[in-house]
Parts: sequence; structure tokens; C-alpha cells
Amino acid sequence: MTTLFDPITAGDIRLANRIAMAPLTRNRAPDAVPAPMTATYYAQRATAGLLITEATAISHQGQGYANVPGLYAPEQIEGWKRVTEAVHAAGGKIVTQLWHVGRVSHNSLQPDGGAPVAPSAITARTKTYLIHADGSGEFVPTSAPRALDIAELPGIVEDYRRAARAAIEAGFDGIEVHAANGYLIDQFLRAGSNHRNDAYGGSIENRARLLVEVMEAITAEIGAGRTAIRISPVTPANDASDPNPQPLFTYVVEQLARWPLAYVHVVEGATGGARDFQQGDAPFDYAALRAAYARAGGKAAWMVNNGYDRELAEAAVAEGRADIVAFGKAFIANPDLVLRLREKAPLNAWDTSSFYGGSEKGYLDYPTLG
Ligand code: 8OZ
Repeated sequence: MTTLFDPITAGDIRLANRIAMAPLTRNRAPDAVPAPMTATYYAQRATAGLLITEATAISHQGQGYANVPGLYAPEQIEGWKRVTEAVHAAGGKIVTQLWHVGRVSHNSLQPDGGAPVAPSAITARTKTYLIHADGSGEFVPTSAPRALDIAELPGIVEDYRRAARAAIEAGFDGIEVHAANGYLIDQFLRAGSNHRNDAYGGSIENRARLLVEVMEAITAEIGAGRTAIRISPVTPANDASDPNPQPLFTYVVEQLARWPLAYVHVVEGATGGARDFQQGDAPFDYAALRAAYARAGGKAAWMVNNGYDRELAEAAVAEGRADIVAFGKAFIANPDLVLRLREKAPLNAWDTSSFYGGSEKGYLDYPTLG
């Protein structure tokens, strides 16, 4: 019987176990450059089979929150090198999550204070996070976006390609495309945010076109075995909505089967919330999604996330419903989560007040066993 503690090969990446650290935004990267303490943070957690970094902007336009890191400037690449070296020295594996927020942004975070970009000029009913000059943080409504001109889309695909190359230069073992949680790629996928009437809107095939082009560019640039993706078929995060997610995401995974990717990462339910969250008329069938991927020839490892505890994760892997399970908040509070799960030891509780922004407190100071 397969357990969480068995190794697995995901594309070109060899994982020592099937426990991944989910991508977690921490807002501790002043000027979008990973701080020195960030190398310590990830290295502390290097016994994970795979670390996935916090979402990392592919461009200035892709930025939507204060103090989140990027991967488009030389000093950012240098900052990430410190992280990957520390993780590799500790025996871990690490990929970075490539992110364009689309409409989930604020004018003050955009180049020249401009409007955030989106498939359509529809404001997301959600908030973003700003940090003021005095260091205080605040959640504020996102700014009204402008619709991207079709002529701008090749430039965005190019930004993804360049960021993937920068990730390899920074020493990452691969990248995960952030196609989840209501950010740019997900905004194109879902009918609620995509009202376009060109080749990137309307039909499912059209709404998935940007995603397919991004995957094509990245896999050609760094190889499919170092490329992964995260999707969240029903999440309402950041005002994401679609009346009929099952056929949409069936088409998405059928397209993903074209490349021998490292893994496909699925957020089940509402991100950080109810696992049985529903959009549309029927509960989402995740087993059918995976079956559609397999039927289309998909070979990547299947990673699941959202509200898993030890029992649920062990059952998912033992019963073959998942190859890898990603843990989020539990990894913030338990740097030695793998050991604790293995020993069935109690977990430290997380402190939500230090999730976003701040110092080493709530970042580097969670205790390990013994
Ligand atoms: C929490 C706060 C800010 C961003 C996501 C990147 O939901 C995020 C995020 C989460 O994927």
C-alpha cells in the first residue's frame, strides 16, 4: 500500500515523500525581492517532498499585493538563488509558483499607477492587501480593471516564458503555473470574468486558449518535466465564478494531457474553505476530472489540496485518489510537518495574525519536535 512517506517521481523531479508545502502568500518581500530570512523559512521546511513557493509575479503588471516577490528583475533572481541554495543544501526540492493576478490588483501596485488588466473590464468583488509607508497593512477593494487588447496577449505569454527561464536560472527544480483562485488565467477560464467575444472568450476552447498558450511556451522553454500547474475548478476565491465548471475543467485537463508535466495540482472546493463548495447545478466530480485526464493520456502526478489532515491525506494516497497531498497552513506552523505526520505527533496551531506581512515572528519561530 502506498503511503504519504513513499518517494515519487513527478516529471523530472524526484520527491522523497508525497507531502508538499502548498504555495502560501506571506508578504515579506520588500520591493518584490525575497528577503534573506525567506531562505531560512523554506530551508526549515525542506523535509517536505516538495516545496512550492508563495505566488511570484511574472511581471510588474502581474503584481497585486504589497511585498509579494517577483521573478522579472535581476535582484529578484539573486534573492531566489539564496532560497534554492538553502533548500538544496538541506536536501529539499523547490518549485516556484508563477503568477499574474490580472484584475486582482490596485492602481498603486501597477506600472505608472495604471489600471490592472483583465479579460474584461469587470471589477472583482474582492480585496487586495496594501502596506502603507508607516508599515501598517490594510485590505482594500481591488481597482477597476481594463480589458486586455488581443494584441497584448502574446506579451503576457512571453512574460510567463521569461519568468520560467528566470526560475531555472535561480536554481528552482521547476515551476507551477498559477491557474487557480481567480487570478489572470482563471479569469480567462471562467465565464463570470470573461465576457470577450474574440478568440479568447465565449467557448470553453477560447477561454482556455491563454492557458494552453502559456503551457506551450513554458514547456518549450524549460521542458514539460519541470512544469506543473495549479487549478481550482469551483473556488469562489477573488470573485471567480462559472455556471458549469465540470465541462470547462474536463477540457482543461484534456489539454494538459498533451505534455508530460511534473504534476497537476487541484484545489478541491473553496480555497481555504469548504471542501464540498459547489458552483453550478451539481457537486464537482474530482474523480471524473482525474479519469478524463488519464483517458486523454495524462501521466503527471496528481496533487490535491485543501483542508487535508493526516487521515484524509493517508486515505487519498492509499486509495490512489492522489499521488501527492499539499498542506498549507499546517506547514506555516509546523516546519517539521513530515516528521509530525509520520510520528502522529500533535501539530502546532497557526497564528493567523502573522500570515501576511511582518517580521520573523510567525515566520521563522515555530518550534520543531524535541
Ligand atoms: C492569500 C493572500 C494573497 C494571495 C492565492 C496567491 O489565493 C494567493 C493569495 C492568497 O492563490
